[in-house]
Amino acid sequence: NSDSLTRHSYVVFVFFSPFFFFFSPTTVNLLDSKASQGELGWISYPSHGWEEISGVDEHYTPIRTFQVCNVMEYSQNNWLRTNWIPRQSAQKIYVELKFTLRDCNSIPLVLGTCKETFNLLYLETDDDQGSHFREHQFSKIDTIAADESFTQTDLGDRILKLNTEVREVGPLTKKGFYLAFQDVGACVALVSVRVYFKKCPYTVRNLATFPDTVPMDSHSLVEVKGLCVNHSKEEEPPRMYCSTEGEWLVPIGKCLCNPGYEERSNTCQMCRAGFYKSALGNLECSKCPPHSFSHHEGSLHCGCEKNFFRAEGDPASMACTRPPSAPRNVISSINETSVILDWSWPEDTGGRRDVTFTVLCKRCRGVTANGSNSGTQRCEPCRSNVRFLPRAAGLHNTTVTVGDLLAHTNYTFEIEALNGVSALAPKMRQYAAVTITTNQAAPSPVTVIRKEKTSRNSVSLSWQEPERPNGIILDYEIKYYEKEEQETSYTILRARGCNVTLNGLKSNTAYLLQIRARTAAGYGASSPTFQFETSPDSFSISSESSQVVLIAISAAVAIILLTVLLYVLIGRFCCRSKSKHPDEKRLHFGNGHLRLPGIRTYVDPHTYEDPSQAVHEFAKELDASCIAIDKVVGAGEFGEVCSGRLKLPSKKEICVAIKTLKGGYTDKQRRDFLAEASIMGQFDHPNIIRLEGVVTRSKPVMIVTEYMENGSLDSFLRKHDAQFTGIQLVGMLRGIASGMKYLSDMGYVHRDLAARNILVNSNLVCKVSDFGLSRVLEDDPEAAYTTRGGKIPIRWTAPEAIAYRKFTSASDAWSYGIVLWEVMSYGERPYWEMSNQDVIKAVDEGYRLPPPMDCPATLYQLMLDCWQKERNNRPKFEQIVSILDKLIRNPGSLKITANTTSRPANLLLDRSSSEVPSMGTMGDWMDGMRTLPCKEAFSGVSYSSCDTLAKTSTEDLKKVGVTIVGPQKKIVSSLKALDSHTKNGPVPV
Ligand code: ACK
Repeated sequence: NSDSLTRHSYVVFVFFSPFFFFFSPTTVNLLDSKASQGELGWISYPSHGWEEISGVDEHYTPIRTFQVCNVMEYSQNNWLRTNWIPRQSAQKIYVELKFTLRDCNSIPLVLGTCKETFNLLYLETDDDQGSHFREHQFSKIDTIAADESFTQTDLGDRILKLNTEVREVGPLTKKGFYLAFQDVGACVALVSVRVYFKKCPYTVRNLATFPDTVPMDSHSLVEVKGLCVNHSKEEEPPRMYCSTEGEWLVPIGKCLCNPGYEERSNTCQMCRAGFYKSALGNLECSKCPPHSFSHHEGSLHCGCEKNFFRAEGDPASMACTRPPSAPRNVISSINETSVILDWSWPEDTGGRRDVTFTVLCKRCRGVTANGSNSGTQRCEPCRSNVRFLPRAAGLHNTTVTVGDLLAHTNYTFEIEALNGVSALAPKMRQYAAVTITTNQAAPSPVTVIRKEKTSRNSVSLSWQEPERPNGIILDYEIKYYEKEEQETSYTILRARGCNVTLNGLKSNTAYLLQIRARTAAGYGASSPTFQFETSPDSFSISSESSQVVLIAISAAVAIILLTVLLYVLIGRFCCRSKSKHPDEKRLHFGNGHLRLPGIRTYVDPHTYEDPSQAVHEFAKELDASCIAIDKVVGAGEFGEVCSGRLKLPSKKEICVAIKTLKGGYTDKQRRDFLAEASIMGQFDHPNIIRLEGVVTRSKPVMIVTEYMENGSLDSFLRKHDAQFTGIQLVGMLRGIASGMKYLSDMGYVHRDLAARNILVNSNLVCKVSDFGLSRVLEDDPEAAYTTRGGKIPIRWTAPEAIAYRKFTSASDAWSYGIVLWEVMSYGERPYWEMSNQDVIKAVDEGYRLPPPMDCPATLYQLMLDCWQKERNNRPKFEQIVSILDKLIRNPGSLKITANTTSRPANLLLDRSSSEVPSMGTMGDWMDGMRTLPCKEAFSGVSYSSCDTLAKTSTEDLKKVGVTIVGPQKKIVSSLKALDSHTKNGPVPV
């Protein structure tokens, strides 16, 4: 028996060794029989029952086992009790038993009652009770049966199978416990007994540490709070639940690494040098952005390299930046006492986008207009009332208009580009400077008028000098009329001082009055209308005497009328030979349009019997020795046009243009040639070409004018196609309009206003030129003979002037509209190559030129207004100037363009129909063309579809006979528009 049992033990250890050392990492052993190599010292009762036996495992490590096999005897009750096992923190324990058990059938000659189970029991106590042992104190945990048992092989060998059974016990409450194994007659070998409990182990989750945690015995979870690892902060309190099985469940909340630290293997580690982390979070440290560095570990941000900066509010991830370089290509365009400054963006914005511009205005003495220093330069800040539009600082666009400067004054403007770090590097700031000299300007209006004394027939008035005289005030023009007469008849008076007495007024009558000041630059704007009333009559006429009085009055009126008539005739005569500006000369106008000589109005040199007298009255005779001719720049009707220099005694040498009269001229030609000087000499305005003088006493006869570096406007624009900003173009147009306003105020009708007759100087200032005598237009190659015999530049001329030679400032306004079109199309020929006859016909039928490419809608509207058939509806030049001034003040309005591609393909727009019909079909479109040369060109050609037509090129158009460039361009662009119309849906009209 004992042999068989010994063998039995041996087989057990060899067979089960692979599972022997398996431990779950989340379990804590309270007892492990295999861990003890010496005697376990468990109590066995009765002593012949359970037997402690030594053995070895597969590593030959000695272990202790217990066996009992009293199957040959009856009534077995053998107890084996462990030592006292302290509970520690366990609430629930697990008992793992490994044992072998023989089945009773395999035992021959069984005499007793063979059993195949044994009982597992436990007893809780707070202390070790030593060998004291009472069976009945134990509680049964379970009856343990074998899953396997000895089995017999075919060869008769028995193979022993190891059983493993685990039982849970709990909740335990006392400090310790005993286990007991009760055998009632089985053959059992208890190979090992392990008692353990489960726990959730220490762990780090979401950068929080969670301690070892013993689960509850019940089914509830244990909530455990985590602690943030070093160099981290709680974002949301970290928590986890420990399950009864010792597993961590449901991690909630987390910790984040502090700035300067990043997460590396469940810890927060310092950023390496060259890296930074500025915020709390579990992002990795970032590399230092451009132009910055970090020499130390754990950097929160990177420092900027030398000469690079970080503005307040710049994120740490942004590169370090520096102030921008200076703005470039500053262009100034001066207009009387205002200047438009335009510049380009700096080459280097310093790496930032928040670039703005600031313009500093300085008034400098000792600086010439071209910026060169003539002696010492003294600068002072400009007066506070200088106006900047939109403002002087914080400009986002590269243009500013500076107004209300003093006339004839040198100014220096320093334009600085600033960005967010400019304030941090004052020494690195750079600016571009431009020096200008303002032109002369008309005075500002008189604003304060006072009535000093009133009587029945007179009133005494005084007023204050205009706020900005812009020069010496030569005199004031006082215009007044009866309120009831509504300006149909008015009187004009001139005064040197700031007061006047108006005599000869009607008693008890309301009058309206306006005053305007005049300087060498011309008239300023009129004052607001001032109303005054004369006193009533102090007596009334009796009915009896009324007839006598009436007769007397009639006689007096007749006498006055006769006197006035005489006066007018004498006045006309005097004017031809006397000074133009007699002081306080009174003039009466039958209606608003009639002008009489005597005040500063234009005097037609024709009215002089001796034209050379007119020349010498209005033009200075120059000594030919003062003039040096450099080169020929063009050809005029009477001879060459040269550039040269004029050096007058005690004056600076200046550049001039010299028009010469070629030899072999007739007397009439000489007269006509010099007439231009007689006209030009009467004008003094920054936008009218200035006459320097004439040479008539030696040959060749010459007219000397200021030199305009950029020549005539039409060729200048063609040379610089699409190179100017909208504001620059409007600045030029404003200059032309201002010159024309001056001419119309003077009562001069130009009759040949066209871009070719505008000259441009180096500052882009445009000046009206070409003042041929009585506008015969002999010298204009554009002029054509009309059916009435006159020679007229058809394309530029208003219909009424073509039809019946009605030349007025309103017809000049029409021409101005054409100049506007020429400017906006960079010198395109109006109506392209259409014949004069076709132009007359088309305009008469109501067609008008289409908007040039990219033309602002407001400017196209102005053109259309200038081309009103009814001449009284056309804008006056004063209105044109003010419209353009508004545009300059509000450049944003130039952005809305009158789109050409959205318009129909007709060359000329029909103004009578305000809505342009949409082009639904090919036929509609062809009808829409209605253009004289093109209409013919297309009839006779058949296009199968819009597609074919859209692919039409200029070449194709040439083939069908459209050879002129303008219509070709228009037609091709319209075809493209039509193409997109058919492909993408309707083109907005
Ligand atoms: O376009 P342009 O160069 O400018 O060619 C014509 C030519 O003479 C015949 O008129 C030029 N021209 C006329 N007057 C002047 C002037 N005052 N300054 C410069 N060029 C002038 C004009």
